[in-house]
Amino acid sequence: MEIKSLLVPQSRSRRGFDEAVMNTGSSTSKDDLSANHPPFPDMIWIRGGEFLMGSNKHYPEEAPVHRVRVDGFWMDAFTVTNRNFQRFVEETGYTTLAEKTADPGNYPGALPEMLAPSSTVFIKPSGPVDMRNHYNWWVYVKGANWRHPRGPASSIRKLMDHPVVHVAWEDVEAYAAWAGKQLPTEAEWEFAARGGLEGAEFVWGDELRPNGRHMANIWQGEFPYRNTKEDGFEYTAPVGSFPPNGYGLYDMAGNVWQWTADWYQEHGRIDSPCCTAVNPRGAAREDSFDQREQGAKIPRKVTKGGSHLCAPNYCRRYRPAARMAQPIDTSISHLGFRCVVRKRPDQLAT
Ligand SMILES: [Ca+2]
Ligand SMILES: [Cu+2]
Repeated sequence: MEIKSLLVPQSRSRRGFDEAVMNTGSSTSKDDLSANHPPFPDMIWIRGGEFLMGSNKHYPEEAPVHRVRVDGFWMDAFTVTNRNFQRFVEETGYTTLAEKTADPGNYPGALPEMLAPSSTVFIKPSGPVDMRNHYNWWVYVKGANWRHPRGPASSIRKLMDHPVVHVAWEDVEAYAAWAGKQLPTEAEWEFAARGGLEGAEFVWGDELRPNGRHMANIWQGEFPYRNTKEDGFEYTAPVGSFPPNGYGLYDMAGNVWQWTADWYQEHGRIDSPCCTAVNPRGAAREDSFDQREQGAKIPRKVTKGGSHLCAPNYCRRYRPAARMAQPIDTSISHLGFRCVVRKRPDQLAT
């Protein structure tokens, strides 16, 4: 892990946070003090509590609904932008996974061209395609990375306030360490996304488009070949382009998928679903592998939120219960992240 030496977590101390928790000498509750003293700009205090996680009404991986409790934490109001990520890279000289040649030892049998620096980009087919084969729209593009999100000829010059994409798990971990933050667990992410609405379909309520209003950057039209852009955006949107949820968090549905710290497992494998799980941490690393995968076994993290590519005709994952398993070496044009800060990060170290 050569990245560790590049990290400068000390340079951005959590001083603001420490002052907030130490300054308890008033009648205000600790939570209120916390809320008033975010450790970094644009972070929101999520008070924590109990909620119903998952859904029984959609994809099997979201079931069963189960009761979960999370402690309070701060969460970024926005997903990390290209501007944020560029600052990290400028200060540390960090190189993302997609910008490096892959180690053939990790990918036995891979063709040499597959090891060249590259990333996965959504390329819209010109007409209807076989929906069972996602390579009809996901293309491994040499030279695609966070600076060139749609391929080597593209740039982020006009996308500085868009979410950073093409960041693999090690990249988001490195960013979080540099920023003095952590990655949310799936339970924290879903609790926050629900914005206080118990069991609602969407992060804003039960209707996809209340009063005809577009509440998130998703796909209108027939995926993957016809995007009518009725919400104003064909690809990513600048962060905060749609209304925030009940907690003041933006883009907790659509725009880009978001990494969480949890190793993936089926909700169905949760121990004792009768009882409230407190700050659950997902699976063990060894249990997160895709059992159907024949080649290299890459452990998988849970990603949440859906993206600008989620379409009612294909993938209705623009909901807080929705989840996907993403191998940690995945970098792709619709996956980004946001961070949290916990009161006691040591207790929930990623
Ligand atoms: Ca859209
Ligand atoms: Cu989707």
